[in-house]
Amino acid sequence: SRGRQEPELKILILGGDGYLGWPTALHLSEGGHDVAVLDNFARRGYDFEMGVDSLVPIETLQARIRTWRDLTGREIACYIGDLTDADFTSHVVTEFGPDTIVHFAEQRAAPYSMVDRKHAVYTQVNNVVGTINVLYAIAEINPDIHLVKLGTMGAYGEPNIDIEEGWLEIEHKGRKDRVLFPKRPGSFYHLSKVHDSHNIEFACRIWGIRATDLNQGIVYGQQTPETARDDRLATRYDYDAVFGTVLNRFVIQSVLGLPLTVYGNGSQVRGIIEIRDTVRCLQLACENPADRGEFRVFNQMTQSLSITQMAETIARVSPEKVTIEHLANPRVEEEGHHYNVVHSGLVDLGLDPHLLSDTLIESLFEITKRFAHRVRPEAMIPTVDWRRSASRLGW
Ligand code: NAD
Ligand code: USQ
Repeated sequence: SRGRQEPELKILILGGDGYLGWPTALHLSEGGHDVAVLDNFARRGYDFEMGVDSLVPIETLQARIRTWRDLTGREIACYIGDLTDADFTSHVVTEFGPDTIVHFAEQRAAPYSMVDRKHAVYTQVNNVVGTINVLYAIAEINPDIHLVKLGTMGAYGEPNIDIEEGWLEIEHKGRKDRVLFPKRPGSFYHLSKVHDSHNIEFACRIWGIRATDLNQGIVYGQQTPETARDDRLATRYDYDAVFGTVLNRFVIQSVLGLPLTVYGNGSQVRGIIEIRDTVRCLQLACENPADRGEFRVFNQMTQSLSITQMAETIARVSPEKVTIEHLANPRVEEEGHHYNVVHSGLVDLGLDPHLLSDTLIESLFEITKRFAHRVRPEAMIPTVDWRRSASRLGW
């Protein structure tokens, strides 16, 4: 693979205990890189707060790392702590001395950020302050470190023009400029990503650091070649109405014989990406760093589908009869909008995407069936309402 031809990198993965951080850590370790993970277990805490758990059981971070070492002989260093603690963040960057920092460590559920004032403030403080601390650590300790930051397609919203990769060439009153693509996101969580992007672009300009902002679409799937090697390496698989993402939820609902919960008329279009492509994109971004001073943006998605198309695909592939239920949309979002996204940057670096296919969905059905007994069906029902300033959390 490309990874083996490149020199080994020291890569620090922030949020390395999460749904995507853990499989990425394994993929980069397998690719020959020297990997460390950092996490404060906030994600495991939200499950306690809501009274739910990952559908697929997950081991402690320490047991995961031990299992990987026993299977492969590869070490993964581990740092437990919070990025909003600047001293801790700087200490880890100094001690591990990374070439690359991959930053997944944020509160990432839109509904969680919309529960009430407290959850909105927590989300933005956690995400924006954590990222500023990372930027300062890079600037002060080693400005050559490449920051690979997870952003989101939802930051763009649904503009009535095509969505470019981060930047937009504009002409206004006869003058031209290249500006950050205007953002119109749909939750306080998605807004935190917009604020992060602006802060990172500013840090690139003033300190000459190098950064890649990955505006990722909705991820689906649960296994990568590395996590599939042992049950103890499994990553989390969320189904609840706060952290469960739409395609994963539809698969789980179909296996349980529950109706697929389409919010509104289902004409909202979203960019999606399969988890194996996520870990490959991260590898490509790390091994092909941005230049000093460059704020590089990729739209990390492989296809666009409406929510109705996602539901119909699951219904067609499912061996059981599946019903589709339209719920009054608990979110405030546009329906029937224009959606055309440029996403060629990662393909140009070598990404060969896995598109949503019957085989892919069938393998997800298998995983889901194995653990279906762990589902609390009531947690499938959305309780967070965008139009109210305070919603109920938990079931
Ligand atoms: P996740 O919640 O499973 O993982 C995030 C991890 O970061 C968790 O383990 C959490 O404990 C940790 N964390 C959070 N705040 C922290 C802090 N202050 N200090 C230390 N650790 C902290 O989320 P995920 O689904 O793996 O998403 C990872 C990243 O990718 C997020 O930034 C998310 O916005 C982005 N993303 C995710 C998706 C998706 O569909 N899952 C899609 C697009 C973008
Ligand atoms: N939706 C349904 N039914 C459901 C769940 C969701 O119709 O049961 C709809 C929502 O209304 C929305 C779309 O599906 O239009 C996506 O919702 P989601 O919960 O799957 O994803 P979202 O809130 O957008 O957030 C997820 C991740 C987040 C990431 C984002 C990428 O949780 O971390 O940033 O996907 S993106 O959507 O590109 O912004």
